[in-house]
Amino acid sequence: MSELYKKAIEVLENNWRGRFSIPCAKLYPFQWFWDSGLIAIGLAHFDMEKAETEIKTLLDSQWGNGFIPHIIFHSESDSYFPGPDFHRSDLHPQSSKKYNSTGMTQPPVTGFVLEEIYRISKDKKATLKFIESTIDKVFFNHQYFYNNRDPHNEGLVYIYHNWESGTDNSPIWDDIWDTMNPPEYTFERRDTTHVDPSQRPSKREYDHYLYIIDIAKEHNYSDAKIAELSPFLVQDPLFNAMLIKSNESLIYLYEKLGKHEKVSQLKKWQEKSIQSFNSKLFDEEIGAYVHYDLRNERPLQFLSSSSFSPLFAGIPDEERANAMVEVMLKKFGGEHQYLCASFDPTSERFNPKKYWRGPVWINLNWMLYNGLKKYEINDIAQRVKQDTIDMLQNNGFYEYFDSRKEMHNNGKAGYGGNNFSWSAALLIDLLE
Ligand code: 2M8
Repeated sequence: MSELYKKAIEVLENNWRGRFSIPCAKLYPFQWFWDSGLIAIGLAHFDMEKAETEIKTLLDSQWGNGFIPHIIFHSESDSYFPGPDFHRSDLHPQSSKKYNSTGMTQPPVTGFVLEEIYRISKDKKATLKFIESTIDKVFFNHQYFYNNRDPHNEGLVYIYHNWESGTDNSPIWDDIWDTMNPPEYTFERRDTTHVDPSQRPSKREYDHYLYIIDIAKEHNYSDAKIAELSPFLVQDPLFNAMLIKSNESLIYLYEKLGKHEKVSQLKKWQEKSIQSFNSKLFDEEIGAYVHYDLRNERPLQFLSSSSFSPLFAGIPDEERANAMVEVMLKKFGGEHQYLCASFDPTSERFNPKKYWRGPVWINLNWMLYNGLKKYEINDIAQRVKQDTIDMLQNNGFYEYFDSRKEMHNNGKAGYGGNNFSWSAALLIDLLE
């Protein structure tokens, strides 16, 4: 076992909180939806019981309507803002009676995480039993999305907040902020006491984030009201690719379990989703997938690492996949760059140090690696893998990394939080 692998295990062990993992001490002291799923993949390699517990705890937070929240506040903490008192998700009539949480969600990774855990397991029979006890909750979550987040019945679900995207302050959202003029809120930021403020979103960006929550709260988090009124309503290629990838995993696992009743519904969703995804979200001019602003009925024509995430879900055909990779190499893959920046490095909105406005993220790299392998684009897949290992090796288990190679000479090109869980978890999976 290499030193790096051992250190990754240490990071995950330190971030374990008995029934779940935190993404990072102080900065993110609770359980986050998509972090939790991705962390379980790493845990499964050395402690299957913890991996299963992680997922069970996450699914235990599910609401009466199938919704799964983006943060589950298992404890009180004054190191994070906004907490449960701001979110007030209890206003929703079907919210969890057991846990405090937010009233927004995150990319639905759980379906494919169950398949990953099954792939990793050395005791397939026991793991299948665990999957049997949890899979219906994941199906219920997908049903929630298709029934409540797809107003035009297109098979594409919307997100109503940038925090639902996971790519929180991507420059793509700037176009939406331009359509809004929220009040100036008075509040105390906590993130900027843990991390250099130049690597985090601005105060004005936070005003927008809080304002969208206030609109949802005013209507007790009613999905119908949010669809009608939220200034942020976006069909996100990353989010929808996660749903499609998870649908595919649920089909595979239900068939494995010999439970065929849910498979036909999943196949119906899947067919419509893939069809609309390819026709609506692919941008011929850009040569990759883009976000669609449902509130203002317009595509948001920007390249980001989310543009390539459909490879992971097998959405483009081979010809399109290969053409997309050419676009990626041209814009993101020069010899002085690590793959893959989170936003188009040739754009004037690119910022290599700031959160989701340019740095490389390990979760998106992990998806890209697996996506490229799926299409047998093995040389580029290997490059993504090696770049990922090098960045972690040179800097430590940071939250995000500078994509410019020259910045990596002194081991200070890792930004945001350190000892960050999914960076460790997905490295473990890459090294296996
Ligand atoms: C970041 O988001 C949180 C809000 O959810 C924050 O900035 O406070 C994002 O990178 C998100 O994708 C991630 O799940 C979360 C925890 O790691 O941090």
